[in-house]
Amino acid sequence: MAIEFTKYHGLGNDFILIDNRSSSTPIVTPEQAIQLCDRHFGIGADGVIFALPGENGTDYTMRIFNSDGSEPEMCGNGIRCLAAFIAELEGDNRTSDTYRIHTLAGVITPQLMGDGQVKVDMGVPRLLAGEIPTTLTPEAEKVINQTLEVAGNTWQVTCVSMGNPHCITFVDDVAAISLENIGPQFEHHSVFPQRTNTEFIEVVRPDYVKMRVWERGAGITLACGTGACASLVAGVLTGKCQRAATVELPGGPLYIEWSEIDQRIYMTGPAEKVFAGRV
Ligand code: ZDP
Repeated sequence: MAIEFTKYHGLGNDFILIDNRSSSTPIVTPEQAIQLCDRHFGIGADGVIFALPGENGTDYTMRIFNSDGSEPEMCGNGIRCLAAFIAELEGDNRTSDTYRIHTLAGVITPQLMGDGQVKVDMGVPRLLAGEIPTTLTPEAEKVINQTLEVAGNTWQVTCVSMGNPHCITFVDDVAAISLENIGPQFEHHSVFPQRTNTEFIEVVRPDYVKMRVWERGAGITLACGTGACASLVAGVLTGKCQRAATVELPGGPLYIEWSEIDQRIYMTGPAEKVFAGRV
């Protein structure tokens, strides 16, 4: 069976977008997603994203498979790409610049800003250990500057859920981190029962940080939207960051704001179409 797809990226975090509006079941299996994401034997991507019919009164539903076939709850760069993809699909029938998207992390609301940027209401971060989930502290406690032994070193970690789990560590020099060695040991550490995404953050200024990420189920990627949001929250919780900051990723900058008014996170960044095809 031929499958039409469109390739998008958000700061080099790249996805295969599938028009799945005529069925509420993804038309690609997790096994096929692994093949499609392969950079040598497939299209190449960090994940496959499906635009499905809306549920519970939303406009659309987003589902995503990581390049290892696992299914995360949310995807920050991916939902910007999804918004741009939906606008393309709707074409002249488009009536709004804002979409309410049902995800496994709740309703997320991207807004097309008209200049190629997409601003996303990412919802309220979850901070309790039981919500991450992690066993680093008792379930009803936050995980801020906790000690964790990984790869023969002691790290101070802060954990945040943006629907998906993130473990954040502040370091003096992100370039010096051996991500490919350390990342997998965080991802599979026994204190993270659902595994974890891992972010290393260098605070340049309270409103400007550098980030490198090891993603659960995808490994090293050029950017991670949920990770940038989680990192800003961790920066605020540890007194290192202001509530609004630029997060510089290997693929470029994201602007993140944790609103004092509604406690929600707003993420602004690009979504770009690369090409369309059929497999
Ligand atoms: O939580 C996970 O398993 C992530 N790999 C999901 C993808 C996150 C993403 N990189 C982002 O931008 O939030 C798409």
